[in-house]
Amino acid sequence: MSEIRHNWTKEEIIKIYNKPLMELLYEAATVHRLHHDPNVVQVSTLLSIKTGGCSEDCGYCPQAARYHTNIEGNDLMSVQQVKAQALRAKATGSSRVCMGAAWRNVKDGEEFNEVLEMVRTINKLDMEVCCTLGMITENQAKRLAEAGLYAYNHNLDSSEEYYKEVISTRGYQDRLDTIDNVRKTNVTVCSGGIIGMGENLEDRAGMLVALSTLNPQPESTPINALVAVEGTPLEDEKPVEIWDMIRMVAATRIVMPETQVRLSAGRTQMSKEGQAMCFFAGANSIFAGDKLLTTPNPDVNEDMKMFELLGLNTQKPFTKKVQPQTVEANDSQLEPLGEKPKWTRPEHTIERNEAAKEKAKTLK
Ligand code: SAM
Ligand code: DTB
Ligand code: SF4
Repeated sequence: MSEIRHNWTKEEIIKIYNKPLMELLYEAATVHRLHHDPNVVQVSTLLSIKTGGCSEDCGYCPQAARYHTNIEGNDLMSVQQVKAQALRAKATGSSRVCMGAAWRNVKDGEEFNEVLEMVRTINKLDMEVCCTLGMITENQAKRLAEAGLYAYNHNLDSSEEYYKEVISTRGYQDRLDTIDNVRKTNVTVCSGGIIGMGENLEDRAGMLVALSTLNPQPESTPINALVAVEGTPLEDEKPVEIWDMIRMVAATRIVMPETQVRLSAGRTQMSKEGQAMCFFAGANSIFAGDKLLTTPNPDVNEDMKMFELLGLNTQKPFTKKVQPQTVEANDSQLEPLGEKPKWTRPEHTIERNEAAKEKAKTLK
């Protein structure tokens, strides 16, 4: 086994990223084989349980209320709807359901209670349950854990420096604090980011420093290629080159040998050959389902054909960690604390975010 290091530097990671491709692939594939079965890929199905109308200004996100994008917003789904979708996902080979909500942070109350019930329901279907609900407190993380949550997704998205160029309504430290809150429970951490937002290589390496120096490192790391959605501040960003995706996946695999590296948004732009190279470079998970949260994703049957072609098998649920136990709402030991956490609002000005907001006003 190669050792897990928590002291990677930006310079080292840039050097890795820039290696001749054949050497980079060989090194990443070697690390991959030492820590994982290279023929197994974990499949997560995304489910947007609450869509659009979000208060934040994330420059990449079609769900931010302040921009004018063409998405259909939805209030919180019912537990029954979620159960039906989870059963469909299970039938198509998915081991995990990842529920996303367009929230800045979780608020105690009826809606959070519903989400806890969704977690209980999916865990009882013997599938791994992941949530991505924005910032959460320690008590909220503990309540999710008690309901049977397996993973919490909360991305750092970029380097601390570039984060300020993309989002002004919360700070990087808020993200790190949420990850810390999750770490106070048995819930695993899923944290990664996006490439193709106009960041440079230093930022990509900076994000990998921030992720790999977490101790423990995240159990899973999504690498998203920006889906440039019309109306968002980043609508004009050029599509990520497959070579960048491969290099980013390989660098992630080398600095975080144990993490499940997830090939995330942007797969509709990638050929099967391109994706195969990403799997060779150490990706061992995908988001499946005909939609990500609001944007298209490859058809699940096409994904399964690709797996067959490549001789890849899907990972069974709870292969890496035992299934958490679900405590029923009535037996819960934990109370909502009704806290008012001091998540920050730096509110510095990001010109392109302001421009997209102004443009939206003229269109709405
Ligand atoms: N609201 C919660 C939050 O921001 O943490 C959870 C949902 S949010 C949509 C989850 C993640 O989706 C973001 O952190 C970002 O990495 C990713 N994402 C959002 N829009 C994207 C886009 N257009 N392209 C690629 N990834 C995107
Ligand atoms: C992650 O890193 N990527 C997923 C999931 N975590 C929640 C979301 C991708 C969203 C892409 C844009 C959309 O479909 O709205
Ligand atoms: Fe809201 Fe999350 Fe989208 Fe940001 S990324 S606008 S917090 S849904």
